Amino acid sequence: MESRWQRRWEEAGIYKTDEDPAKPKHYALTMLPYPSGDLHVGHWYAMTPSDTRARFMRMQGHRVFFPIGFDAFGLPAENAAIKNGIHPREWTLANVERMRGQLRQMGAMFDFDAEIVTCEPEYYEWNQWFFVKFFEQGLAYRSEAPVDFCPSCNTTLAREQVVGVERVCERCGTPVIKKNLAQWMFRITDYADELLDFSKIDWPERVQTLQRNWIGRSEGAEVRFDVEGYGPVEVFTTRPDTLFGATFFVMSPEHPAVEEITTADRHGEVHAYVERARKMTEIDRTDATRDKTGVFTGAYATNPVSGERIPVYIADYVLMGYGTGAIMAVPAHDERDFEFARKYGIEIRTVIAPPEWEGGEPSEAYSGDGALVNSGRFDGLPVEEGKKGITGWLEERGMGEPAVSYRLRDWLISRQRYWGTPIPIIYCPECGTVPVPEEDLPVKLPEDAEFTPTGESPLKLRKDFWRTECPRCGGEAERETDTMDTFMDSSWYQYRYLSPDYEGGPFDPEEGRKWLPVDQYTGGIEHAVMHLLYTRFFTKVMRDLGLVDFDEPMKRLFNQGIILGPDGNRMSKSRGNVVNPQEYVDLYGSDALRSFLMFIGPWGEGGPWDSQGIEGTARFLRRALSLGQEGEPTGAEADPGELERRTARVTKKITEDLEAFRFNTTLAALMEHTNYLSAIRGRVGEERWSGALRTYTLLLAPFAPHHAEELWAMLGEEFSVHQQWWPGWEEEAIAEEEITLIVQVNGKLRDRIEAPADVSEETAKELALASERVAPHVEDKEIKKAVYVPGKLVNLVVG
Ligand code: ANZ
Ligand code: ZN
Repeated sequence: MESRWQRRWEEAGIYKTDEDPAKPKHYALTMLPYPSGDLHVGHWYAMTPSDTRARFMRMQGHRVFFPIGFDAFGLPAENAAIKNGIHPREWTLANVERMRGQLRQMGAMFDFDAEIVTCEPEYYEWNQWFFVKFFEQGLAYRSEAPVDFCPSCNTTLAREQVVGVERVCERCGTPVIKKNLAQWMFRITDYADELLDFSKIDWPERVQTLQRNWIGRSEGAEVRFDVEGYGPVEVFTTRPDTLFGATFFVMSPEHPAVEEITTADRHGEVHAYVERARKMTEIDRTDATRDKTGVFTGAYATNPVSGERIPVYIADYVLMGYGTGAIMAVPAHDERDFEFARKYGIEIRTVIAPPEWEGGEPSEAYSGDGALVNSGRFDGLPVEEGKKGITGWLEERGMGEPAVSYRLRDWLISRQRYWGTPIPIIYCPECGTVPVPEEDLPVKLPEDAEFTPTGESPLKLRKDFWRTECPRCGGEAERETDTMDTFMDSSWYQYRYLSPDYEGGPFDPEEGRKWLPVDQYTGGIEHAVMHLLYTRFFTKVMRDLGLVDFDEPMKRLFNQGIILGPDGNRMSKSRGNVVNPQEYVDLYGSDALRSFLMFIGPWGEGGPWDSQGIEGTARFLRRALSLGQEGEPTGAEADPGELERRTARVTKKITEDLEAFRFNTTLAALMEHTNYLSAIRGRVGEERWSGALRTYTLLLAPFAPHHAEELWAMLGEEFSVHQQWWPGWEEEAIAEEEITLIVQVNGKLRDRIEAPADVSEETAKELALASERVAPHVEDKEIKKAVYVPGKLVNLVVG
């Protein structure tokens, strides 16, 4: 039945995108899937509720654009090539083909005409075009940066391929190390402040918090300390008010000044410590529970406010990648500095007075508010004033200024892998770094290459690839052999969907005006600080390039939860709890799987897989279909007189719940309504019955599109149910019928109260007792009896 309708839909083209300009637009987007082989339950869980929502919007009168494609570059294809000797392209395209078929089986309203496959030159040409634009704007630059490297696979890894707190290679479990390589970076940090502004988007609070923390904006000051025999070294501090308490100075072991300032007698020890620190992961280095270690360099710095001479240490808890890579250490007010000072016998001087402070060495670091002490002319100022005062004082003397620091780093996009977009840069001995001219794009990825990882880009082995002419001087030159991070592909794919064959730019601006920006995005929260941050960055750059006239790529975002294995754990091959959706599609059909996944619990929370649950959902769908055939009522108690009111009520509930992504409660209401209809069938007139069934079928359509279509045909309605308007309801029809109850106390009339027509005896008595007019007559008295005459009166007998 399902495949029959799928064929019919395709023949009739009912899911081709509606272009009617009279309708309001709705761009619904589900995250670009990676073609790993087969669709898994996670894909179904992400996509089918999104499809239901998109169908709902369409039935409500929007023209809806709901595209799908494949995120086709990346490491797994290359690893499969290494392991099985299949070309990454072959492997990828075979998977794409298989998944296309499975996506069609899903019965979703995807517009397959808009499909993109990111490993095709028609797509990645525009990655290269963007790269060149970024380069021209100074937003792409090359720098030597440490990257994660797997010493066993002999290759760098993408960040998501470094797993766990132990930071091991996802493929072989070897701990990754850092390696210094010249890498291309995108200047996302230029947009840090703007990325902190969420006022123009309706995104989950959780994603905002994750992005805010990832960007990690800190306000403070940069302060210059003079290091004897070297010159000024800058620190970043969030607490300039504590400057008088800086009793030592710490540099990161990687700090470029370390070599020069270290005195001859300290050289051996310092060198050994630097070597040890280099091998440690950032996670370990920032682990607050680890014992603080460090080494004295033999050098001294001058505290700019007190003129005091303080020792310079190196310690691994100071990172090169944050602030300036050097700190002023204030042990009385910073926990890490406190531990360090205790261990190495350095003075701990209180400069912010804790409550009831009596002087003397503190027993722990105090980070709260208070007045400045031991701080010369600044004594007595509260913390905030102290920050301003000391920063101002430094500024006047050219020894510091207010500063902001971010945890966010520039986005490293070079990869030493084959299966990705070649970076369109040429190195010329005469002209230097030259971008490939637009008319020479795309720089095509050569078809055959050696994939076995050597730690260097496989394209380095292809002389015919990298040997080229300089586009400026025509002299002999070399191409960049690294490829791009695949997050590049997904940063702007929503634009390419609009016109996948367009040759005049990344997307056709006319289509852009019709559809942009994305109205509703759905996908997993695991992308919060990568994809979802990158695509916001990209859109802002596109705005600055004049390509779009808005600031945010997706107005609204909803994060679905994770569907767990039957045992309540995350599905994984090693646990053996992976659910294969195909098995259930074959057994129960797509509609049952879709509906079950939506019924399982709130979509934002996910939940464990339950095979019995899907059996129940399948039964519900069978019952739904049977409503279109002759049959006997089920025998369950039900009032046929309620038909119109119940229909209106369920319509309202489903409408409101779908608006808010509450699929589970929607389905529960639909199931209850199905049971009611089954119980009253044959007990109401033909006209009332078919009207109610018509509405019912429309409500079912976004959830179980095949069953709804089948039922629609059974009702003799015209194809297709998916091109109908969503049903409405009348508020009056929903209003409960009410009756007036008389309330007596000892037989005397005391009040008249309103109650639902079907009020129970118990509720009627409670309502009577709750009446304000009745209260004075029953206060402090014992209620001996309460008599209820159904639909008429309550008589309270008190003594
Ligand atoms: C003196 C001070 C006194 C500090 C005090 C804190 C408390 P957030 O808030 O996370 O931005 N710091 C600066 N650069 C660092 C680096 N590269 N590695 C490790 N620590 C670094 O942290 C800013 C604070 O972290 C800075 O303010 C500095 O210590 C430290 F009572 O300076 B503070
Ligand atoms: Zn590895």
